[in-house]
Amino acid sequence: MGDWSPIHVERAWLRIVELPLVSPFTTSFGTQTVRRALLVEVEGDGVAGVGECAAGIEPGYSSETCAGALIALRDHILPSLLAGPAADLSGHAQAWAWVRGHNMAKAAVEMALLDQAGRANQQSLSQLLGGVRPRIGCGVSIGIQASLAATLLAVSDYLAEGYQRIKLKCKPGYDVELAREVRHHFPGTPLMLDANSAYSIADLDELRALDQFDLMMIEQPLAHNDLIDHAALQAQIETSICLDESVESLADLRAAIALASGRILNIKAGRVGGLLPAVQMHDTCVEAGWPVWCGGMLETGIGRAANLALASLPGFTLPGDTSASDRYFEQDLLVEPFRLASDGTMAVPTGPGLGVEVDPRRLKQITVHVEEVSPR
Ligand code: NPG
Repeated sequence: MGDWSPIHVERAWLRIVELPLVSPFTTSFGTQTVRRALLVEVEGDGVAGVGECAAGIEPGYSSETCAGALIALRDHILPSLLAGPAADLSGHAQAWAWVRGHNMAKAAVEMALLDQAGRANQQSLSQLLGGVRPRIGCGVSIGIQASLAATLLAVSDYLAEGYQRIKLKCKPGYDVELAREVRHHFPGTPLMLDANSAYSIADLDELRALDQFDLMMIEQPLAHNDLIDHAALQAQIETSICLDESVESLADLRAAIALASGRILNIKAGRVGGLLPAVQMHDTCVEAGWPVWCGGMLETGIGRAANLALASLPGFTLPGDTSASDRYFEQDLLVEPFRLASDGTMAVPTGPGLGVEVDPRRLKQITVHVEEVSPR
């Protein structure tokens, strides 16, 4: 973090925005038609910062929700920050270290502080985190569709746009035929499945049947809090397992590596409590020889900027779910939405902090709630 001057946080606000999705997004845990996102805005010494919380409306992905994160931030995390002295970033993180859980809430305020610090010090988030890549190879995640024909059409459209790998959401009974059809029509395409914890080890035969389709990986096949059965499964299938929900902390990651519960990690700053914890996980994976990639949580452009900065670190060797704004939104909340180049890459923002400019008119239009947080 260098020799930066201490960061003051004098005021903080919580804002909820709602953005309709261009099409419903269905996973094994439910369907979303709108992205409700909680934003954290901080200000101090005349410099502002903004962060986005990854939590959704329902606790289907993890136990966190947008409403729960708002309470954790308003009543516990932000008052601790506002009550404390000016500090550097690790000092700030100490202010909320006493709060158990609420990783996505913590990550949102950390993102806002990093944005503010980057702006104050004229450094991009990518520089700040140790990024090395100016452009990121992007993949796209395709939700469960009404028919196989609809899936094939979606795959072909996204490949035509340039996306470098296809991720298909799957669930028991919607997997082997899906993989067979897509592989048949798109023989050389980098392809993976994501189960969001929909299987148990009793489904071994169904999961083993996927070995024939040359998948890059299967993401989070088993329970969200399991590492033992994942290890048993990995020993009995050829396809590499990528962990997502099961790794929320460095301790989880160390256990997963020791047990060989998988071979790849999806890193989402929200899930692991912030960008700095995400960098630690990246370093641990590099040391263990696990490739990593950057996940997505249907973020608005604010969260997307942070994902691109994270994905610019050297260990992010696989295309992630870092898709363009128009994959999800007719109109994002940025002045300049994120666009995919025809080679399937996106530029990492180079401006100070997150390096993006929020459109104030659009922000007002989509805001459904805003409040200032009082110090304790
Ligand atoms: O591109 O932003 C994106 C979404 C990618 O599939 C995606 N995310 O399980 O990783 C996931 C899934 C997700 C979305 C999880 C929303 C939770 C909420």
